[in-house]
Amino acid sequence: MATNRTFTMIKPDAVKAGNIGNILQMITDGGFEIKAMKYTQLTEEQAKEFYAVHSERPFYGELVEFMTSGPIVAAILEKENAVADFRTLIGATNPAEAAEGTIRKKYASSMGENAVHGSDSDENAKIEGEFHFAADEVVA
Ligand code: RTP
Ligand code: MG
Repeated sequence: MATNRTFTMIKPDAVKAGNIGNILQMITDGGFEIKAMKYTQLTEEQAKEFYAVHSERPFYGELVEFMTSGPIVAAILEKENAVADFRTLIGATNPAEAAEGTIRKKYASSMGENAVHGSDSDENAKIEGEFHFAADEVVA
């Protein structure tokens, strides 16, 4: 069943570049309501667990190193059709292939350092949201 929620992170590259405000503006302009949000830095253990599905991929080490390299903003977002619509808003993984007007087209610099994360399924949105937020940190 669609939960109408997705999970996002503004990644360390976008935080360092001073784009938290710009990206949150695009998210709210896109019709997403913020249900939970925090500014935090992932430990190596947390990043490894969050990206465990990619543990066999050649870029895993680089990805964990990048995701722990500085603070991030983690958030749970709500909108009808949230998972798919959010992936449309962020654009392709590789910013060179991202559509005009997408967050990654505007703010990502490379395939690895691509500004934002968006869940890829309702199931993962729930798992990822619960990974970062306790139930009482999510507004009703
Ligand atoms: P995300 O999970 O961050 O929303 O990105 P995605 O679904 O578009 O891409 P995914 O395949 O899940 O990959 C997760 C993240 O790993 C990094 N990556 N680097 N160097 C590379 O070839 C490579 N491929 C993927 C990116 O940071 C990507 O967002
Ligand atoms: Mg992904």
